[in-house]
Amino acid sequence: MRSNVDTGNLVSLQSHILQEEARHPGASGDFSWIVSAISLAGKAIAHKVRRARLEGVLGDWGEQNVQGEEQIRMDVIANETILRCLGSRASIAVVASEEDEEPTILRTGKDGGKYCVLFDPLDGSSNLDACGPVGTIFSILRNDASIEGAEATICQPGMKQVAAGYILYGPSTAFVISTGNGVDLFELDPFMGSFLLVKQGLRIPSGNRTYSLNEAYTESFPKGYQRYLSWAHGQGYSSRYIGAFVADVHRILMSGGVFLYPPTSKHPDGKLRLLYEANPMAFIIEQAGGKAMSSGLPTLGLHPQRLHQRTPIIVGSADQVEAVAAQVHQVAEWHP
Ligand code: AHM
Ligand code: MG
Repeated sequence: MRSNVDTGNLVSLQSHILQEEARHPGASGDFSWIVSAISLAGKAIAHKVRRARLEGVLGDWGEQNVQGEEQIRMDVIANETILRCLGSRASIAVVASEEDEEPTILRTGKDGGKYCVLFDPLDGSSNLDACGPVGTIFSILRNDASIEGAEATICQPGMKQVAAGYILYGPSTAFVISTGNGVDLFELDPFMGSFLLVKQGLRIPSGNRTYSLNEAYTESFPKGYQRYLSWAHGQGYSSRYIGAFVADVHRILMSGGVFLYPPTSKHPDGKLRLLYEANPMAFIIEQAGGKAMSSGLPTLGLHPQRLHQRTPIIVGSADQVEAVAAQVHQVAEWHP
C-alpha cells in the first residue's frame, strides 16, 4: 500500500518551522513562537469542534458580529481560544479577527511588537450543525512601527504577507501553511498531540474541470460570470460546493478546480473578507502554483482600506481561473 506521507522522517510543525527559520540569518525565533500559538489554538479548537454537540455548544450565541451576521457559539469560543493563545506571545503587535469590530493593539513596535496576526476563527461555522467541515484561516503581516493606528497597520496588500495558512477541522485536522517558500501540509496526530508533516511543496493540479460556487445566486451574478457558467455547462464541467470557503479551497488545493464568490445583489462587493479570508487563501494557492483574482486583478495586489472589507474572488488552478477570465469580455462585466 502506498503511503501519503512523502517524508521519510517524523517532522513536527514546530521543528519544521524552526528549520525554516534557521535558513534566515539573524532570525530571532519570534515567528516560530507565533506559529506555535496558532497550532496550540488549532488543537484546542479541533477538540472543541469534535465535542461541540456533546457539550451543547452548537447553535446561536444570540448576538450579531460586526458584519451583522448571527454569531454561532463556536465562533465566539474559537475566537477567545485564539486570542488567549496569541496574547502571551511577546512579538505580536496587533491581532484582528472577523468576530471583533476593531483590531487590538497588544504592544507597540517599541515594545517588541514585530508581527500582526489576522484571522477568521471558524470559517463556515454554519456547517457545524450538519457535522460538516469548518476551519481557522490566518494571515501574518509585519508590523510597520512607522504607521499610526492599528487598522492602517494591517491594511497591507496580500503579497506582503509573511505567512498565511489555515487549519481545517474535517475527518482529520489539517494544518496548511506557507511562509512564501511553497506550501506544506501537516496532519494532527491526536494521540501524540502534534501536527506532523505529510506533504512538502504541495502543487495544485491543473486540468480539473470542476467549479465551486453558490449557483443559486446565478441570476444576480454580473454578466461575465453568467457567461462562464453557460460555457462551463457546455463543456461538461462538474460542480462541488461545501459552503465553507476554507474547505472548498482545500479540496481545490488537493484536487484542482476553481472556487468563485462573485458579487451578488445581496453582497455587491462579494461576501468574503479580503484581509483574513481572501488574502491568506490566495497566498496559499499562489504559492502552490495556482492563481487568485478579484474583479480581473490579482487579489494579492489589492490595497485594503478597512479591516472587514469584502472582495469578490476567483481562486484555484491557474488554468481554471484563466478559463473564467476568458469568459469576461469587458471590465464592466466583473461588476453588478
Ligand atoms: P462566515 O465567515 O460567516 O462563515 O461566512 C463565510 C462563508 C464561507 O466560508 C463560504 O464560502 C460562504 O460563506 C458561503 O456563503 P453562501 O452561503 O452565500 O454560499
Ligand atoms: Mg469566514
